[in-house]
Amino acid sequence: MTREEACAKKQETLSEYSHIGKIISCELYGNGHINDTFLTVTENKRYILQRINNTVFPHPDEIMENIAGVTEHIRAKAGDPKRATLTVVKTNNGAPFYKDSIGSYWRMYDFVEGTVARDRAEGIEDFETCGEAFGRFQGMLADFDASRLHEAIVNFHNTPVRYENLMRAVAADKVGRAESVREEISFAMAHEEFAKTLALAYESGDLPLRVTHNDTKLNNILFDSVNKAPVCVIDLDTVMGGFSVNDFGDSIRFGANTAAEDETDLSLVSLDLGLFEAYTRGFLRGCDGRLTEKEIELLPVGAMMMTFECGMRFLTDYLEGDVYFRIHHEGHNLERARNQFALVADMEKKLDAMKTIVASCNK
Ligand code: ADP
Ligand code: GN1
Ligand code: MG
Repeated sequence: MTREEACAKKQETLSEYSHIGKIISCELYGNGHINDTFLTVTENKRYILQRINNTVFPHPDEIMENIAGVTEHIRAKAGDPKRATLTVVKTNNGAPFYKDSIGSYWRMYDFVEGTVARDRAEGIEDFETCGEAFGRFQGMLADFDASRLHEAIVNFHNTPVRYENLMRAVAADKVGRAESVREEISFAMAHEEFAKTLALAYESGDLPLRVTHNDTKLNNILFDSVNKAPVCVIDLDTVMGGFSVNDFGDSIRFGANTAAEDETDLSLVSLDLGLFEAYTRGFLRGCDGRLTEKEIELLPVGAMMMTFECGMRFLTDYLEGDVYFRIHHEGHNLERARNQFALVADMEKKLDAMKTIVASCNK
């Protein structure tokens, strides 16, 4: 089923939310790669309607249980309960999601008013506040019982498993693309040992498992549209046990790249050390002393790991025929993979500089 076919049940779904009033418009919205997101406007209020991607999330009901637990926990601590976290809008029957007649799961949130999502930071200070926001987010969940959370996607940030998946996709070569990406496959293979670094640190007890966000892209923060401060961390589908250094790393991957994630001119792709430093400062402040020295030491590895892993995931999806990430044109996933691998190569050159920065921010 194509996405368009799956979204055909939007009207049917809206009728299950008729208590919100007459719908004026309901149009595709935002830059997410996973769910189908619709800005839904009534005479009085705005809402976000989402079709949960059930190729990616095999148990949407479990995801909604996770989100209920996490948002309640955050709301209880928050100053502004309406804007500090997502608010699920129930169906006419009081359910947290609707399963439509062709099996897709839909959910609705209040639109967090007076906020905007952005794909790029507006400078160093702005990016520092993002680090603080994601650091604080982790802090708010530090006392959340991780055993209450379902594993949203098994092995989500298990980089060695992502490596194996890539090798399997190469061997299967389902859509006959492997020959054309030999260079990218070789790049991945040259990093097989690196891929194990954090898994080994976990096994040896150097890296604790925490409740983490696991998808810390800049556009998963909503910012106040007037004063630009982070208001709310969204996209809570992947909140589960994970490594703090991966939450740090995924933000660096996306936000400290001098180019967009899918820029095809690879000469524009590099790690901005100024942005790296700002984010590190903010993140450490947001974590407020919770990170161990070993975690802090591994922050640069987290940045490289998330970039490498994301590159492998894009490449795997390209080899499997673009079944996971939303693409906007043919070859989009390959462009993204090349971009991420170019960033890994630049990070490798800057690893010592990153370590020096982390050490100086940790004083
Ligand atoms: P995806 O998993 O596809 O990335 P997200 O949950 O991140 O889906 O939503 C996509 C985009 O929709 C976000 O980047 C943001 O712009 C917007 N968005 C999502 N939820 C809300 C909300 N409650 N209020 C305002 N904007 C939202
Ligand atoms: C996806 O959902 P979104 O667009 O915020 C993906 C992340 C990737 C990211 C790459 C559930 O994030 O893991 O890092 O794309 N989310 C999921 O841009 O797979
Ligand atoms: Mg998102």
